[in-house]
Amino acid sequence: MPSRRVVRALVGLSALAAAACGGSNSAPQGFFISIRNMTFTPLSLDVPPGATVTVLNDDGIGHSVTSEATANAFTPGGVDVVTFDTGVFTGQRSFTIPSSAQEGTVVPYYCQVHRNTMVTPTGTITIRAAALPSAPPSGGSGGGGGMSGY
Ligand SMILES: [Cu+2]
Repeated sequence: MPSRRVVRALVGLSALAAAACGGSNSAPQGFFISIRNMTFTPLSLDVPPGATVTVLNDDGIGHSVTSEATANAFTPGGVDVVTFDTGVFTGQRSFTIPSSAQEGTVVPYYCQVHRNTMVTPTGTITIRAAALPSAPPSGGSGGGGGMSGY
């Protein structure tokens, strides 16, 4: 009797391990902006209220994603309750959209370092409750799963 119980427990564990392995193969889903070659991608991103937006700076120089009240203002600001600023960084930063953000709000953003010398001086985030997370936009270096956070 005791030995049967042990066998059952082991079978259960290996099933769990298999499930975990399968999950880590798919790219992490979320709301992403990438910066590469002085270019924001995507230029327009839909996110639901309360979403966390992750910015991936693939350039070797510092950039920021900073909200502004109007496109090409190049001054920190926001639209309604939505303001954000990663600060100047390389690598990865994230910020959170307020859960009280209103449907349809369009918030422009820019880079505080390069302003109108970015290839894309202004990107926008639009609040859409129905927006779905997706994988990061940049094709990347093919490393795979390095940032899953485990
Ligand atoms: Cu920049």
